Amino acid sequence: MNAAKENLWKAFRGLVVVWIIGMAIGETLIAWGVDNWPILGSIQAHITADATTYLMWQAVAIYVLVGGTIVYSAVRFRASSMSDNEAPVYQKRTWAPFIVTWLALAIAINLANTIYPGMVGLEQIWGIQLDAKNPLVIDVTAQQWKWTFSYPKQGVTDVSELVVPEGRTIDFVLRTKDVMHDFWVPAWGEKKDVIPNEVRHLFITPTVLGTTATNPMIRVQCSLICGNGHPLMRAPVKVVTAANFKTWVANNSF
Ligand SMILES: [Cu+2]
Repeated sequence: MNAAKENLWKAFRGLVVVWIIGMAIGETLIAWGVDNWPILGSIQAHITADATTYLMWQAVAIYVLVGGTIVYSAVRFRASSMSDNEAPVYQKRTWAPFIVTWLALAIAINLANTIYPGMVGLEQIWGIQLDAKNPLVIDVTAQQWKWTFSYPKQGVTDVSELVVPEGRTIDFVLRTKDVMHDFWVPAWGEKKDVIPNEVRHLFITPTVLGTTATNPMIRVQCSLICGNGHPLMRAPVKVVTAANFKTWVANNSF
């Protein structure tokens, strides 16, 4: 092995060490973040959180590799570390196998991500929607700057608080009276734009009991800039047991 090649291997080994240390720090932070996830309040939230976690884990590995290579190279190959005769050896080298490997890896990772978590996650989310035999239909009306809810089958009309039973898939039917809005309950993971002259559906299966008063993540929040009142375009939410939902319907229907 000639000196230049040996130097390159040395540098490569150093880079691997930098990568492993960076990964250890980065992935520990990710694990800590995942442990402290605010709330996963629906089946859909678990699916999207799994996808986010997987992609964060992967992003850290790639970020540390790219960032680590830049920092490591700047230090390891700084001008003062080599003689004038030595430097061109590195600068002239076009390492074809490295470029081919990196390109192939980038394509493979992107294709793999399209399949998982992309297509697998969508299949799970759409599966819940298709399997829902008897979803609870709730009409959601957005306008600047408030939300109103109606339960057509239960005879509950135009309430300003969203009350839903735990464990049942809900078909939110989204409409807007004016501009674009976005229906989002942070605890439930998924959200959907509400578009003028369109009727859109968002299927959610809440799994965690709670109210906006006890956990602000359980609230309806517009998440698409819609004017002055946008940040305050919220509505309180109550996730209750099936029995309590029945009682609420009885007290609020006409
Ligand atoms: Cu808004």
